[in-house]
Amino acid sequence: MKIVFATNNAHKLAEVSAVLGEGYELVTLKEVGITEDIPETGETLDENATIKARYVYERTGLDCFADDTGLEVEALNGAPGVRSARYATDGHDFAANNRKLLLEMRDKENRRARFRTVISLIRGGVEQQVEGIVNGTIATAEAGCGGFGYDPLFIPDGHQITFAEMSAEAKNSISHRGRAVAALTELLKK
Ligand code: ITT
Repeated sequence: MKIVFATNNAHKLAEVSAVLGEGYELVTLKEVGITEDIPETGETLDENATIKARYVYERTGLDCFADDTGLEVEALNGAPGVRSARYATDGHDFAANNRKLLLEMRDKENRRARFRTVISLIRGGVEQQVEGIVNGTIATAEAGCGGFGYDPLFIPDGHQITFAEMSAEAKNSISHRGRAVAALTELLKK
Protein backbone atom coordinates (compact mmCIF):
# COMPACT_ATOMS: atom_id res chain seq x y z
CA MET A 1 0.00 0.00 0.00
CA LYS A 2 1.36 3.43 -0.97
CA ILE A 3 0.94 6.23 1.49
CA VAL A 4 2.46 9.71 1.73
CA PHE A 5 4.30 10.55 4.96
CA ALA A 6 4.23 14.33 5.40
CA THR A 7 7.66 14.99 6.89
CA ASN A 8 10.89 16.70 5.96
CA ASN A 9 12.74 14.94 8.78
CA ALA A 10 14.84 12.05 7.41
CA HIS A 11 15.27 10.53 10.91
CA LYS A 12 11.51 10.28 11.33
CA LEU A 13 11.12 8.73 7.89
CA ALA A 14 13.66 6.03 8.76
CA GLU A 15 12.03 5.27 12.13
CA VAL A 16 8.52 5.12 10.75
CA SER A 17 9.40 2.91 7.78
CA ALA A 18 11.23 0.50 10.12
CA VAL A 19 8.17 0.18 12.37
CA LEU A 20 5.55 0.03 9.59
CA GLY A 21 7.47 -2.77 7.91
CA GLU A 22 6.69 -4.58 4.72
CA GLY A 23 3.43 -4.04 2.92
CA TYR A 24 3.64 -0.24 3.06
CA GLU A 25 5.51 1.97 0.66
CA LEU A 26 6.13 5.38 2.15
CA VAL A 27 6.04 8.19 -0.40
CA THR A 28 7.96 11.35 0.51
CA LEU A 29 6.81 14.95 0.17
CA LYS A 30 9.45 15.55 -2.49
CA GLU A 31 8.08 12.62 -4.50
CA VAL A 32 4.65 14.27 -4.63
CA GLY A 33 6.15 17.65 -5.54
CA ILE A 34 5.83 19.38 -2.16
CA THR A 35 9.20 21.00 -1.56
CA GLU A 36 8.20 23.91 0.67
CA ASP A 37 8.06 23.66 4.47
CA ILE A 38 4.49 23.05 5.58
CA PRO A 39 3.58 25.85 8.03
CA GLU A 40 3.06 24.48 11.55
CA THR A 41 0.79 27.19 12.91
CA GLY A 42 -1.18 25.12 15.41
CA GLU A 43 -1.08 25.62 19.17
CA THR A 44 -1.09 21.89 19.91
CA LEU A 45 0.53 18.75 18.53
CA ASP A 46 -2.92 17.51 17.46
CA GLU A 47 -3.57 20.68 15.45
CA ASN A 48 -0.18 20.57 13.74
CA ALA A 49 -0.51 16.91 12.77
CA THR A 50 -3.92 17.74 11.25
CA ILE A 51 -2.57 20.82 9.45
CA LYS A 52 0.29 18.85 7.89
CA ALA A 53 -1.89 15.91 6.79
CA ARG A 54 -4.59 18.19 5.33
CA TYR A 55 -1.99 20.26 3.49
CA VAL A 56 -0.85 17.14 1.64
CA TYR A 57 -4.34 15.76 1.06
CA GLU A 58 -5.66 19.04 -0.33
CA ARG A 59 -2.80 19.25 -2.84
CA THR A 60 -2.54 15.60 -3.89
CA GLY A 61 -5.80 13.81 -3.01
CA LEU A 62 -3.59 10.91 -1.89
CA ASP A 63 -3.84 8.86 1.30
CA CYS A 64 -1.36 10.37 3.73
CA PHE A 65 -0.36 10.83 7.33
CA ALA A 66 1.65 13.34 9.34
CA ASP A 67 3.12 13.20 12.81
CA ASP A 68 3.85 15.98 15.23
CA THR A 69 6.00 15.28 18.25
CA GLY A 70 6.88 17.24 21.34
CA LEU A 71 8.96 16.80 24.45
CA GLU A 72 6.86 17.81 27.47
CA VAL A 73 8.86 18.56 30.63
CA GLU A 74 6.94 18.72 33.92
CA ALA A 75 9.18 21.31 35.64
CA LEU A 76 8.88 23.58 32.58
CA ASN A 77 5.06 23.42 32.52
CA GLY A 78 5.05 21.20 29.42
CA ALA A 79 7.67 23.14 27.43
CA PRO A 80 9.17 22.84 24.89
CA GLY A 81 6.04 20.91 23.80
CA VAL A 82 4.58 22.03 20.49
CA ARG A 83 7.63 24.32 20.04
CA SER A 84 10.17 21.49 20.38
CA ALA A 85 11.73 22.09 16.95
CA ARG A 86 12.05 25.84 17.52
CA TYR A 87 12.92 25.91 21.23
CA ALA A 88 16.28 27.72 21.02
CA THR A 89 16.20 29.16 17.49
CA ASP A 90 13.84 29.52 14.51
CA GLY A 91 15.30 26.46 12.85
CA HIS A 92 15.79 22.82 13.77
CA ASP A 93 19.05 23.27 15.69
CA PHE A 94 19.20 20.09 17.79
CA ALA A 95 22.46 21.07 19.56
CA ALA A 96 21.16 24.52 20.54
CA ASN A 97 17.85 23.05 21.73
CA ASN A 98 19.67 20.55 23.95
CA ARG A 99 21.92 23.26 25.38
CA LYS A 100 18.88 25.40 26.20
CA LEU A 101 17.04 22.48 27.82
CA LEU A 102 20.04 21.66 30.04
CA LEU A 103 20.26 25.31 31.06
CA GLU A 104 16.54 25.58 31.88
CA MET A 105 16.79 22.36 33.91
CA ARG A 106 20.02 23.16 35.76
CA ASP A 107 18.41 23.73 39.19
CA LYS A 108 15.35 21.52 38.76
CA GLU A 109 14.91 18.52 41.02
CA ASN A 110 11.87 17.22 39.17
CA ARG A 111 13.26 15.94 35.88
CA ARG A 112 10.12 14.04 34.75
CA ALA A 113 9.26 14.39 31.06
CA ARG A 114 7.49 12.62 28.24
CA PHE A 115 7.62 12.47 24.49
CA ARG A 116 4.24 12.56 22.80
CA THR A 117 3.60 11.84 19.12
CA VAL A 118 0.29 12.52 17.43
CA ILE A 119 -0.34 11.03 14.00
CA SER A 120 -3.12 12.26 11.71
CA LEU A 121 -4.10 9.80 9.00
CA ILE A 122 -6.27 10.77 6.03
CA ARG A 123 -7.47 7.74 4.12
CA GLY A 124 -10.15 7.92 1.46
CA GLY A 125 -10.72 11.51 2.61
CA VAL A 126 -11.49 10.41 6.19
CA GLU A 127 -9.28 11.71 8.98
CA GLN A 128 -8.31 9.78 12.11
CA GLN A 129 -5.79 10.44 14.89
CA VAL A 130 -3.68 8.21 17.11
CA GLU A 131 -1.00 9.02 19.69
CA GLY A 132 1.97 7.43 21.39
CA ILE A 133 3.61 8.43 24.68
CA VAL A 134 6.81 7.44 26.46
CA ASN A 135 7.57 8.66 29.97
CA GLY A 136 11.05 9.28 31.30
CA THR A 137 13.47 11.79 32.79
CA ILE A 138 15.83 14.49 31.51
CA ALA A 139 19.50 13.56 32.01
CA THR A 140 21.96 16.03 33.57
CA ALA A 141 24.33 15.79 30.58
CA GLU A 142 24.06 14.61 26.98
CA ALA A 143 24.92 10.97 26.31
CA GLY A 144 25.03 8.95 23.10
CA CYS A 145 25.03 9.79 19.42
CA GLY A 146 22.16 7.71 18.00
CA GLY A 147 18.69 9.00 17.17
CA PHE A 148 18.15 12.75 16.81
CA GLY A 149 16.73 15.82 18.52
CA TYR A 150 16.47 15.52 22.30
CA ASP A 151 17.44 11.81 22.33
CA PRO A 152 20.84 12.41 24.08
CA LEU A 153 18.94 13.93 27.04
CA PHE A 154 15.98 11.56 27.40
CA ILE A 155 16.16 8.49 29.63
CA PRO A 156 13.01 6.37 29.18
CA ASP A 157 11.49 4.83 32.32
CA GLY A 158 12.86 1.37 33.09
CA HIS A 159 16.24 2.17 31.51
CA GLN A 160 19.52 3.71 32.69
CA ILE A 161 20.58 5.03 29.28
CA THR A 162 19.31 7.72 26.92
CA PHE A 163 17.49 7.09 23.64
CA ALA A 164 20.67 8.22 21.87
CA GLU A 165 22.60 5.36 23.52
CA MET A 166 20.10 2.73 22.32
CA SER A 167 19.97 0.91 19.01
CA ALA A 168 17.34 2.12 16.57
CA GLU A 169 15.37 -1.10 17.18
CA ALA A 170 15.44 -0.65 20.96
CA LYS A 171 14.26 2.97 20.69
CA ASN A 172 11.50 2.09 18.21
CA SER A 173 10.21 -0.73 20.41
CA ILE A 174 9.36 1.62 23.31
CA SER A 175 9.28 5.12 21.85
CA HIS A 176 6.43 7.60 21.46
CA ARG A 177 6.73 7.31 17.67
CA GLY A 178 7.03 3.50 17.75
CA ARG A 179 3.83 3.33 19.81
CA ALA A 180 1.97 5.82 17.63
CA VAL A 181 2.99 3.96 14.47
CA ALA A 182 1.87 0.65 16.02
CA ALA A 183 -1.56 2.27 16.54
CA LEU A 184 -1.45 3.62 12.97
CA THR A 185 -0.75 0.10 11.68
CA GLU A 186 -3.88 -1.13 13.46
CA LEU A 187 -5.93 1.64 11.79
CA LEU A 188 -4.50 0.78 8.38
CA LYS A 189 -5.42 -2.90 8.80
CA LYS A 190 -9.11 -2.04 9.25
P1 ITT B 1 8.50 17.50 10.25
O1 ITT B 1 7.57 18.56 10.79
O2 ITT B 1 9.04 17.81 8.90
O3 ITT B 1 7.93 16.13 10.32
P2 ITT B 1 10.12 18.16 12.58
O4 ITT B 1 11.58 17.92 12.89
O5 ITT B 1 9.63 19.58 12.57
O6 ITT B 1 9.81 17.42 11.19
P3 ITT B 1 8.32 17.62 14.80
O7 ITT B 1 7.74 18.98 14.67
O8 ITT B 1 7.40 16.48 14.92
O9 ITT B 1 9.29 17.30 13.57
O10 ITT B 1 9.30 17.50 16.02
C1 ITT B 1 9.69 18.61 16.75
C2 ITT B 1 11.04 18.41 17.34
O11 ITT B 1 10.94 17.48 18.41
C3 ITT B 1 12.12 17.83 16.41
O12 ITT B 1 12.72 18.81 15.63
C4 ITT B 1 13.07 17.24 17.43
O13 ITT B 1 13.87 18.24 17.99
C5 ITT B 1 12.13 16.74 18.51
N1 ITT B 1 11.83 15.32 18.31
C6 ITT B 1 10.81 14.79 17.59
N2 ITT B 1 10.86 13.45 17.64
C7 ITT B 1 11.93 13.14 18.42
C8 ITT B 1 12.52 11.93 18.84
O14 ITT B 1 12.03 10.76 18.48
N3 ITT B 1 13.59 11.98 19.62
C9 ITT B 1 14.12 13.16 20.00
N4 ITT B 1 13.65 14.34 19.63
C10 ITT B 1 12.56 14.34 18.85
